[in-house]
Amino acid sequence: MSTLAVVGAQWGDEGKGKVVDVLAAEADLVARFAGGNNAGHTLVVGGKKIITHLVPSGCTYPGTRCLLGAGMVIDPEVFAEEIAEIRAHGLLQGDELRVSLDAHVIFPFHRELDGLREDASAAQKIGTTRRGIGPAYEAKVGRRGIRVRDLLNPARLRARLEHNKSALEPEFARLGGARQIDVDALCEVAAGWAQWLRPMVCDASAEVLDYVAAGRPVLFEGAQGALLDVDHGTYPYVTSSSTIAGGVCTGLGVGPTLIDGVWGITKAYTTRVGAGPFPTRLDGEQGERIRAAGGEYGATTGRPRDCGWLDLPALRLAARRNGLTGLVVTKLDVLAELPAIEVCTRYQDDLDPGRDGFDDAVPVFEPVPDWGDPSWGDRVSAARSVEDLPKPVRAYLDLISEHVDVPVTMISVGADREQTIRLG
Ligand code: 2SA
Ligand code: GDP
Ligand code: MG
Repeated sequence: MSTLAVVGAQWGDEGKGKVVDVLAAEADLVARFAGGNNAGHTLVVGGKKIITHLVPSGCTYPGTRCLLGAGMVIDPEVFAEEIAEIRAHGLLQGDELRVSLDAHVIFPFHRELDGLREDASAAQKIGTTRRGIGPAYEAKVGRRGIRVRDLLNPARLRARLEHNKSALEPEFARLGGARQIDVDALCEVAAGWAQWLRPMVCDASAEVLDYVAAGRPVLFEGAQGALLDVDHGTYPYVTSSSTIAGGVCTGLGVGPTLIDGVWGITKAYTTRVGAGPFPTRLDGEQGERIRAAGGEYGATTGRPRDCGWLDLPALRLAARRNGLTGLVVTKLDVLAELPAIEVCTRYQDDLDPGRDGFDDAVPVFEPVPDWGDPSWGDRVSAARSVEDLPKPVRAYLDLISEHVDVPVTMISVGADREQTIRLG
């Protein structure tokens, strides 16, 4: 397979970073197509942890090109810090990084607006990461966004900033922020960003097409998950980008015929951070137990993630809207530690999430038979082939695959790169 998209099949944090890191051993280019530094992708290599936010998760392989696509929103301050941190690990020492000229830029006023809006009304709170993602995408579709290419053109940048100043200052005043957007100061700061970004900028679409034409393997790295997609997720409790596989095309400027396969990543259970429907959420002790076992805290904000059993109707929806060709099940070791588990196989009253939405979804849980052996945690973490897994664990994987109608192509049994079982 020469190109493969890796996307989240739930509400994010499924382990995309780990999976991309494993698969990138065989890729020459890893391209992000959506989102920004709201993402937190964790890579664990030989016990060493790296969390990427903007930099694609191919960054642990010297020489592997890491591309940030037009569909992304980039905060240059965060990007600079992240590059410095990754370089401190001895990585990104060459010219691996490339940034699309058409990616949009997050300015400090986007971050501030995100926070003010979140604090303004409990009823309208989305539970965003407060990184300015929504305001930057809003500027983009409102046709006043500032792109990386605008940073390289001082006159155009100034005009765009003036436009944003007149559009946003009234909202700042309304929200009590009284923020004046200082165009002169921002032009100066942005000139500094332009200087160090200039050697990285490119036509990202051409970059991808060149790799594909040369027969070089390419990975498309998704951020967040299908149920946070702005069109197909639990709207309005979504992020502001196209997180599904379709986003590869719009976010990188390539056609759908270029994508050879799409793998959806799912945890063996479900988590969500932020507001919005989560039918299989477990309150109280049960949810806390999963959170503790799985270390379920936001990789960007540190927020505790809500936890619950695997939601098969939601996963099936994600599989269909992404056209998944493979399913990667992660954190099986965490589930194996629990004494008994359940799975949601359908919603009450035959509610169909695609047609009816998630607001009224009441899960029907079924116990997973023969689960619960104190020795399983260690056994599953140490497994390196499916045969090493206890029989009920294998049966659980079969159940998932049958319900979702997609083959399981990879299993993750621990955070480390080595704790991986390849099936496809
Ligand atoms: P935003 O900031 O505008 O994109 O937030 C809108 C919704 O999208 C959710 N969202 C996320 N959900 C899970 N993980 C994300 N990344 C971080 C992580 C989250 C963190 O890797 O753990 O550290 O808190 C992520 N990014 C956005 C968000 O919670 C809102 O529901
Ligand atoms: P992403 O946003 O999809 O890349 O996922 P995050 O990095 O936000 O969250 C996934 C978390 O689970 C990280 O802390 C990973 O190190 C960890 N992780 C990934 N796969 C596994 C696994 O199979 N088992 C365990 N125990 N942890 C895992
Ligand atoms: Mg994450």
